[in-house]
Amino acid sequence: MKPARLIMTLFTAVTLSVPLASTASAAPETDGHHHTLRWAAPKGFHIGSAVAGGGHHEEQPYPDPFTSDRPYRRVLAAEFSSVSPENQMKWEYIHPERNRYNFGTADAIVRFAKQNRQVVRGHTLLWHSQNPEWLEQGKFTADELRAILREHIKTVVGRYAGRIQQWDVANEIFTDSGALRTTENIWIRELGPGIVADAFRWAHQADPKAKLFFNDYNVESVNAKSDAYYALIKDLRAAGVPVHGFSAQGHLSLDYGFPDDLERNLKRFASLGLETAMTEVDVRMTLPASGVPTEAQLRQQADYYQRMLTACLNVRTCRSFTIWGFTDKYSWVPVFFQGQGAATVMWNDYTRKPAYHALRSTLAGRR
Ligand code: 9MR
Repeated sequence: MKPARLIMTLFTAVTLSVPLASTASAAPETDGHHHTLRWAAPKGFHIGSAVAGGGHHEEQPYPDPFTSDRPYRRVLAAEFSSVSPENQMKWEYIHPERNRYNFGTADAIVRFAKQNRQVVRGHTLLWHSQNPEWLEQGKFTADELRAILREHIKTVVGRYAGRIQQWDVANEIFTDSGALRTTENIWIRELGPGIVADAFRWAHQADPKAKLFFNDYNVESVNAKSDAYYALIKDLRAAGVPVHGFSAQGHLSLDYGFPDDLERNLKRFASLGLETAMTEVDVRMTLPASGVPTEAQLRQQADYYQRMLTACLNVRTCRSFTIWGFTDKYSWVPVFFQGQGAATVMWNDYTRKPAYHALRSTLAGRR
């Protein structure tokens, strides 16, 4: 360590040991660890965020957030105890050519997490979307495809073995009506549904410590889709397949009612012996013509966030709650839903919305 850096470190250590009570109220919003979500969280409960980069960000008029935006990185480090690569571990990024992997940004995220004492949720290994062209358009035999998936899982999961807390092994494999995506999902289409069990087995071999999840949206409630997961996971576990978790993404909208049975739904998965998690929480809304949410919308949004968190906190096996980005500046929502937005807990300048405060006080109430 350079001398100047050492002096800074000592200085920081000394200043941090001084009681902060008298100056706390004057601190800027992102200063002081005792003002943050991760500080407020009960022991062993992980509060996470997606790490912005790749995907829709590449079409936007700003540089890659994770690698370029320093204030963004500061908030990410200060507020969260878990991080999920938003796109950077998806096939099209991490495996852009058949015989080439690109681990650069994924490695950087895992390193960042370690430096900031954060766990990582890996996302994702078997999905119908964001696959590279060489894979989707390739003319592979079934045996070749199987070998490709196996090699990918062994390589990616193996590389981060011991450093990923939870892997979304299979993502969004059912439609809303509870049917397997047999046409869209290349793996299921070409190899049959049994490939899903194999993916879990291979991931488990590559990292026996990682908790292996099914992850999906519109499974907050008890409905056809979550029923399909319930039945599938029950069968897989009976057959000894290493499935450890079920997660609901939690992409909600104020245009729809709150899924009141979220807690009950998570509990039924918990009683299968599974870990549960909320993995991609955000609450979008149709914006007024001004583009600025009304006070009433912000209150209702805070209420939705708070109720999702409370449902998770009330389930013994739900120890991980991740929001899909923490600032509107980088949210996927306005890009995908015209006229909607303001879905995250912070404004573009990282100041905090009522939803942020609702999360923090709910966490603090459970310490
Ligand atoms: O937030 C991601 C965005 O940057 C990508 O463009 C998009 C492409 O599908 O994927 C978004 O993340 C999705 C996640 O991987 C799976 N669940 C739904 C998320 C929002 O679309």
